[in-house]
Amino acid sequence: MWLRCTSKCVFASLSRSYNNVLSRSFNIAAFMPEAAGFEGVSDRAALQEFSLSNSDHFWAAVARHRLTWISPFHTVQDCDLSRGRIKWFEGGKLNVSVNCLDRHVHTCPEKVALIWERDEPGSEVKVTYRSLLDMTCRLGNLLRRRGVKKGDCVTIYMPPCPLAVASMLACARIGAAHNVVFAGFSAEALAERIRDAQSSTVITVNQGVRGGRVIELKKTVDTAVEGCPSVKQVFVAMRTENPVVMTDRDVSMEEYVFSYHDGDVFGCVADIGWITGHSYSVYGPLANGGTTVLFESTPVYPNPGRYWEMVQRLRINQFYGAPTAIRLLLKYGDHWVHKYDCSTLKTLGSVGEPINTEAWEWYHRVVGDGRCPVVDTWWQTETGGICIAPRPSDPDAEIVPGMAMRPFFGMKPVLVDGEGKLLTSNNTSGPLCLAQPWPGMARTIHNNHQRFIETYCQPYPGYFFTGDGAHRSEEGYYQITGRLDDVINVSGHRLGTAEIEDVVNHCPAVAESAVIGYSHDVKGQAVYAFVVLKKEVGVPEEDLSQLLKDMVSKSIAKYACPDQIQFVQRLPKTRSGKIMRRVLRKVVEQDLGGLGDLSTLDDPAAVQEIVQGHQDLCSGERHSPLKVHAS
Ligand code: 6R9
Repeated sequence: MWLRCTSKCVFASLSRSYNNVLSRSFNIAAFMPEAAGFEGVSDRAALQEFSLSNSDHFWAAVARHRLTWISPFHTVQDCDLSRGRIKWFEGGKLNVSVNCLDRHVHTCPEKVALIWERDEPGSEVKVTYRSLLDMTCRLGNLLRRRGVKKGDCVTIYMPPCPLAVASMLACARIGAAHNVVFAGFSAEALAERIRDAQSSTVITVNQGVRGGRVIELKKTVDTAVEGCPSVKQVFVAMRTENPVVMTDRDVSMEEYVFSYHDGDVFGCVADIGWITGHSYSVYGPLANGGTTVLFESTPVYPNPGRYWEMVQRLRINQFYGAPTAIRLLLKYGDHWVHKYDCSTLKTLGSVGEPINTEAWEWYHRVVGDGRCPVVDTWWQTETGGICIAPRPSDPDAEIVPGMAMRPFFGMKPVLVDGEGKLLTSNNTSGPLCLAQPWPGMARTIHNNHQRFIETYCQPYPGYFFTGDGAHRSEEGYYQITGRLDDVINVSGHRLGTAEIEDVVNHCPAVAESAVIGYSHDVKGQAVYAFVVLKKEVGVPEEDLSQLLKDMVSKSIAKYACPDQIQFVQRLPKTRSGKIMRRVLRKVVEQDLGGLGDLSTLDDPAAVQEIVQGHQDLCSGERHSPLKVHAS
């Protein structure tokens, strides 16, 4: 099973992209020392061109300069996208944990590596590179003593905390793969992932704490491992002081001591169970010797000022979050931001889904006080790191709200048509592919290489298919239009759900929306919009409904106009902010038995509300979608 929640093996983060993309100004020499050795490269455009036409030279320089190798590579790359053959740095050997820790312990042992922003505001814990290395080595030794060896896969089921990072790095250190399972997953979903990874070792905590609530993680592991005969041992760290039932299989881990030293602070608020947490909370910042924040809580605990109070308290310089949280906070009003001093912020990042213009502007104007660039970064689990983003670029280069815009160095996005032919002109849309391999890319699907080839390499031979659609503007900038499987076909007109959502979200009364297609016996599919309103709108829903329909008809076309608009309190979302459209589709199809695994939902009560609201809407409608849909 290919999951968007990452369970990939450790990969080396070869670029300083987290730093670069989120840096304010652009200066070739200061920003990329390797470029000094690249002939004829003096500006951003030349560097971009060099990174593609001299890709071996480019990546070899980056890899040699920024990583410590145990043995050097002899071949930079041997890739054939059409056959799914992806090999980078053959002959080379390195240890990612040495690159994330030991290198920095040699130069700046007391620099803060991690800031653990615990659930309770003001109770943060700072961990230096030296203590993180110490913790990692001890854990690595423990794992080794307990029989974990090179090639094994250890499942980590923990909330973001220093011990979780040390567990990831300890696995990498001893040559084991790690399978980080998002700690919001249910016992069943966890069991499936443990079986898939054939793990004999699981690392967890007694209990998690989130938004003031205690979550029984060890109990979930106990239930999960009942169905996993491969599991021989479960390591249990204490996140809270409450004892939990231990069995013969369980091994308790002690806490460690932390110390503090000032440093630059990178605040990526993603959970480590998702790829953004892997690349930009753990491997990217640590490989570059940065200080990174591990955020355990929620954006609204204890109140909607949490992020900004944290920015003030931890003096965060770069803030990297998801549009869904921005939209949520926007609803609560500007005063929650203005209460705090956010002047340390330099750059604001967004990832995970399209950021609508209103949210982008609020983020820029209110959070960034109009002075911090907002970078909408496009990438995916499969790419390992940021591929398209407005920065780095020349300092004054324009940033268009809600657009990822410019390819990162070494990345060659292309658009293709239905037959797989390259679309070369601007002002055009199509499936988004990547035309050249890059070191951080996925190379296979665990235990299913054929599926990897079919999903990513075969749809458009010679290109890596991302599954997303994009528009390339007149100026050559890229705008992601959404997953291609999120396309609705109304009477033969193909529509991206994101396109309709963007129009709906432009209405000042709307906080956010999710659009899906449902079967319609005349049009093939019809448009159904779920809309969350801002607080205290004071306009009757029928009027708003008509207004939104008119807006969509006018901005896109009449056929794009939603047949149904349902106003809801909140949308069903994963904790990483992805709207669970399959849940919305099942509700509209009235296939409640087919809702599937809901354990990644941030707030399961949202579904019940939506089901009820849908039934109310249908009972009030003569032509309900239920009548036309044959499930
Ligand atoms: C990093 C991450 C990947 C999918 C991706 C796309 C969507 C991510 C986006 C975006 C529009 C952006 N996505 N960033 N859509 N604008 N800036 O989220 O990885 O969980 O694998 O999801 O998320 O659809 O293909 P992952």
